[in-house]
Amino acid sequence: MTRITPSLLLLISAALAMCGNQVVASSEADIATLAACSTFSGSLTVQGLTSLNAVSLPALQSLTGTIKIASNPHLTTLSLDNLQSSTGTITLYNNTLLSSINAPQLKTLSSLEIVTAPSLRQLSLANVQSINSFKVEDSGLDNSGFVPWSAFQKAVDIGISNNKFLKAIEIPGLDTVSGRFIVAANGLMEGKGEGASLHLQNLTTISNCTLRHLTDLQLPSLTAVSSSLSFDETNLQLIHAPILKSVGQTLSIVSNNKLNNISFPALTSIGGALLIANNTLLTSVAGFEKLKDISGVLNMRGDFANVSFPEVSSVQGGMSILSSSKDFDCSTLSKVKASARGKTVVCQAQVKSAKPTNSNGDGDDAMLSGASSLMSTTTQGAVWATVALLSGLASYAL
Ligand SMILES: *[C@@H]1O[C@H](CO)[C@@H](O)[C@H](O)[C@H]1NC(C)=O
Ligand SMILES: *[C@@H]1O[C@H](CO)[C@@H](O)[C@H](O)[C@H]1NC(C)=O
Ligand SMILES: *[C@@H]1O[C@H](CO)[C@@H](O)[C@H](O)[C@H]1NC(C)=O
Ligand SMILES: *[C@@H]1O[C@H](CO)[C@@H](O)[C@H](O)[C@H]1NC(C)=O
Ligand SMILES: *[C@@H]1O[C@H](CO)[C@@H](O)[C@H](O)[C@H]1NC(C)=O
Ligand SMILES: CC(=O)N[C@H]1CO[C@H](CO)[C@@H](O)[C@@H]1O
Repeated sequence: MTRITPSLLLLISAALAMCGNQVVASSEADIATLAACSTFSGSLTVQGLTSLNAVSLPALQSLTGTIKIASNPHLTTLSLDNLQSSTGTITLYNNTLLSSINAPQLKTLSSLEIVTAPSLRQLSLANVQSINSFKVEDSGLDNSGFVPWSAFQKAVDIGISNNKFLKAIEIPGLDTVSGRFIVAANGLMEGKGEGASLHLQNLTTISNCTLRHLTDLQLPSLTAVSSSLSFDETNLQLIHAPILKSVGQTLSIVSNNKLNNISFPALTSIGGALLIANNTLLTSVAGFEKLKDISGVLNMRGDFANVSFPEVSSVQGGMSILSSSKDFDCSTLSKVKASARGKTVVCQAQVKSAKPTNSNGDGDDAMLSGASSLMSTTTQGAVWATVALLSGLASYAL
């Protein structure tokens, strides 16, 4: 029988205690104290270590605590070779040379945030199907190798933004996102690129979704948006959600300068506002064939010649439709107008200020961008503030 000496016991228990500690590393040696931990329930912070090249936790199988690695200018590699489960959080901020994150065994991942990792080229999470919070922002990820989200099926929050080399985002197995989903400013090389494509073949339900700077979009399976859905500053010609039935709050389509067709053929209800504004080439809005109820305001600005909502029978929050076109005929919307409640019900053609703009300079512009951020709050008050700002509504009120 092996005799365990008291001093060895002390050593073991000291090592185990480390695995639950709060460790703020001021040198590589501090990180090495965790080398034997198979479970880590404490918090490890590795920040501002200028000579550090690599972080490795070779024995770690289960993370229940937090790991934060930030602002280490020479860090190139993070190795978590045996990590299988992380129910804690991993945050990697501002490690400008970090190029490789190795976690090949990872199956359960709760929260991972990577912000400002311009040298990061590949990160595979090939076995991660479900994630609470996933954010990758300002990374060097491109489409030459594995992208992290290839196996994702369910998520609470996903944010993919400011990844300038990323031209295509495909998450083929993603079925549900129950919190926020933001995809913005990917594939924009110093303002020159057009954006990124987004293909979500299996996505059926989503909560709060913000999509910006897209070049192509596929949402063939989407049936319900429980909160808001917004398309801003995309390069899409077509916004098409073939089987989407309902949007719980606001549907917003603003500043898409190539957009000429909006198609929501199955949509029957919008639980908040419908906002369509500043889409330069959009002259006809006829893609809401089945829309019946709009619980918020129906707010449209543009150079529309034709607008039709054949089935709309209830607009609870009022209506304000302003077109700069002289071909626009408000009498085609008389049924919609009759169904609109609220203090303000307005439809006008030849309103100069409704014309979409391509510049950022003048005062109308500032008001409109302010307005689109107001819209995201989705409160009735803010919506009306928007409407008033946009149109000097009082003067049109009937
Ligand atoms: C990023 O890291 C550098 C050092 O690598 C540091 O000087 C800078 O302040 C950090 N920036 C932020 C926003 O933390
Ligand atoms: C998408 O859903 C279909 C039908 O449920 C399924 O057969 C297919 O495997 C899913 N695709 C992926 C990539 O998970
Ligand atoms: C939806 O997301 C936007 C942008 O991230 C945020 O400002 C807004 O508060 C969210 N709304 C809800 C209801 O969560
Ligand atoms: C708009 O796109 C939908 C879906 O692709 C298509 O069915 C419809 O014909 C298009 N409308 C116009 C006016 O091009
Ligand atoms: C209108 O949209 C264009 C892009 O089409 C954009 O450049 C401009 O800033 C937008 N104006 C406002 C006020 O948002
Ligand atoms: C698709 C459609 O309805 N187009 C009409 C738009 O409005 C112009 C002018 O009123 C008509 O000529 C088009 O037929």
